[in-house]
Amino acid sequence: MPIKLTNAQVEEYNEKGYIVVEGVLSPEKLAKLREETDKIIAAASSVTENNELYDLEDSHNASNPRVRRIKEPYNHVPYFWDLAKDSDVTDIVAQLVGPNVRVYGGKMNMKAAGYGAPVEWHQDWAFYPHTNDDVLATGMLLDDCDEANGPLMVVPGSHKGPVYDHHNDGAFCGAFDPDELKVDLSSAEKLMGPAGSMTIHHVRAVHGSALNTSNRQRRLLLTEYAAADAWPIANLKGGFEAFEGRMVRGVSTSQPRMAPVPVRMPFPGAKKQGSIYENQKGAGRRYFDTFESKTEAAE
Ligand SMILES: O=C(O)CCC(=O)C(=O)O
Repeated sequence: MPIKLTNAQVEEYNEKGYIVVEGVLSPEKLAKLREETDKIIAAASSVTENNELYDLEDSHNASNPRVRRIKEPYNHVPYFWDLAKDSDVTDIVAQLVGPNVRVYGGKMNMKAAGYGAPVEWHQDWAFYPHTNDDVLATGMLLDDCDEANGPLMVVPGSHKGPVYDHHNDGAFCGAFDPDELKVDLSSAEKLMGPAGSMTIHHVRAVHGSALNTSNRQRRLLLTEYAAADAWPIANLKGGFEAFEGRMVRGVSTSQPRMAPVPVRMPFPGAKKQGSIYENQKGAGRRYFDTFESKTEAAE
C-alpha cells in the first residue's frame, strides 16, 4: 500500500523542516535499486577522474575504486528515473509542496564504510534558490542508517531562518562558517531509519553529515523536488526542454509564483567546480573531521 503522510507528519515537516518516512520503498524496489547502484559502482574502476556521472574520493584509484557520489543517476540509468517519478514517492512530495511537481536535480551520496566523506553544514537553497521555497529533497536510504554510519543531520526550524553566506574568499564554496551561525548546531537531529525509509528535508534547512567511521556503508539517494511554480533563479539545469522533461506529477506552468523569500546567489561561482564535496574544499573553516584530517591527527 502506498504511504500517505498523516496530518501530524505534515505538521512536523512544516515545524521542523524535515521528517523520516519508513517503508516507502518496497523490498523489491529496494533490491532493484541496490542492484542498479552496484552496476554503476562496478564500472567505476576504469574511471580516473570526476566526470558527469562519478564524483570520486580523493583516495580513489583503479585497483581501489572509491566513489563518493553518483551524479544525477536518472540521466544515465532508466531505473533511477522510474524511481524519481514513482507515485509512491511523488504523492508524498505532493502533500508537502502541492500537486504539481518537478524534479530539479539529484544524486546518490555513497558514504563508504570507514572513510565516506562528511558534508559540511549548508542549505541547499544557497545552491539553487527558486522563486518560492516549496522545494525539498527526499533521501532514499539504501542501507540501515544509525548514529555510526553518518546520518544526515538537520537543525530543527532552521528552514524558517535566514539564508547564510556560503562564500569564502570572494567565491561560492557551498558551506558557511559554522562560527557565524545564529542556529545551534548541537540541536541538529539525525535522520535515521531502516533501508527503504525516505528522509525529507526542506530546501532552506541547515544540514550536514559527518565522516562515516563505522564498518557499514550509508548510501543515500537524494532527489530534489520543487512545486512546478517554483522556478529556479540561478540555473534551469539543461535548458528549458530538459527542465520541462523533469515534470513528474501534475501540470507545468510558465508563471512562477514569487514569494518573499531571502535569497543569496551562488556567484561568483565556486573555485572548486563540480560536486558539493569539491565546492566545499574552498571553505575556510571545517566543522567535521575528514578521513585525511583524522589520519593525520592519529600519526
Ligand atoms: O549525504 C549526506 O549526508 C548529505 C547530503 C547533502 O546534504 C548534499 O549532498 O547536499
